[in-house]
Amino acid sequence: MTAVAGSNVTRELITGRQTTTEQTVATFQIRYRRYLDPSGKPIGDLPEFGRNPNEVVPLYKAMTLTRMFDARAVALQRTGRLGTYPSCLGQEAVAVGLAAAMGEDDVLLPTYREQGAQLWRGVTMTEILQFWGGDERGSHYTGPRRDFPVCIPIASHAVQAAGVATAMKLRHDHRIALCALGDGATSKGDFFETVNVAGVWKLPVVFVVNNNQWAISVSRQAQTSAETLAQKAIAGGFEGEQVDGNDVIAVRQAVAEAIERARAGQGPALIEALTYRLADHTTADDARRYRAEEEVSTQWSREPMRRLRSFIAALGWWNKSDEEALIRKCKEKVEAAVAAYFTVPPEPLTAIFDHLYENLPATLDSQRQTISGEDDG
Ligand SMILES: Cc1ncc(C[n+]2csc(CCOP(=O)(O)OP(=O)(O)O)c2C)c(N)n1
Ligand SMILES: [Mg+2]
Repeated sequence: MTAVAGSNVTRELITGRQTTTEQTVATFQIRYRRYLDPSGKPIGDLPEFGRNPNEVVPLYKAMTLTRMFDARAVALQRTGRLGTYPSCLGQEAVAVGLAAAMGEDDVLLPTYREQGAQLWRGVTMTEILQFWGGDERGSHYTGPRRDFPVCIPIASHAVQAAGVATAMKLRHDHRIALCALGDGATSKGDFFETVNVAGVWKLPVVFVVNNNQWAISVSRQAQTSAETLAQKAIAGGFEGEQVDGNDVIAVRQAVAEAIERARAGQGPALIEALTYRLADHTTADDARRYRAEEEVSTQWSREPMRRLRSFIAALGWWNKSDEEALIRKCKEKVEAAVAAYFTVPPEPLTAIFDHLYENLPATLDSQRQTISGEDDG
């Protein structure tokens, strides 16, 4: 990519020299990357980690756990044991791929659809269920202490990611912030402002746009007439790249390269991962009202898990009994997490006052005391 927005013109304005009446002052290109085709066959050379079963099989295991956890969470909501829940069905490769590319000390700022990344980084399934069950203590992670809570307001965490990355830069601590956000989020002012400041301050931040083609009922086509979402980085003066978001090897490699550059002080990057939301937007939605069944069934043929399974099976890294053992193990883990979630004692009512103010104003303090009396009773 080359993007030299305005530099030649500016120089000529200053020196008073203009060679022609019209000239091209900026050009750019957006790369698209994929290593595995939808049937799991490698296209060309794989990155080094992609040739190592000890690196690739764990990605498959993590994606399987994510999918099984996700299905169980939907079932819990359907039976009244969880609040509204956003399924990540079909998007496991984006979440697991980006998390596998991150360092332990980096900071993840996720939306509500990166369950796979959270699990990879050590957030427990019980914590995720707690959060979606309405208990904010679910965001008090026992694992990645510095990762941010799930961000529900669209794109507001992009601004926070710039803040986190600024702190990292000022401290010279060679960590990066990774902000995952949706296709719809790239239409928000918060996103554009962040892209601008990230570029001009050369912040160590990587944006991963989880382009699942829909923002609730708004399609990608209705969202923007930009040809790619990756090119939105160009306006900020940094690189944008598209990857096949159903190819976990492509996601991990592209994000890893972007992280390496950001960590080395070369500034931000944006990776647009093309995937598809196979489920409803959330358990409160019915996507059949606004998209065709054929679109969804076509997308099932491109989903990320079968492709990876075919790839590892063809290399002899995976077989039927491995698969059965994995399913059994994941089921046990998910059920243990659900059982633990059921036994978490509810928060006291007074908790709603506890993290708002350092010193509670008198009016709220008296309300707190009233509630605290009710709690005791
Ligand atoms: C600031 C703000 N405006 C509106 C909403 C309502 N809302 C919830 S999800 C969503 C769509 C987001 O789409 P996208 O960014 O593509 O993420 P996806 O849900 O597809 O993962 C909207 C508009 C919100 N949560 N926050
Ligand atoms: Mg979307």
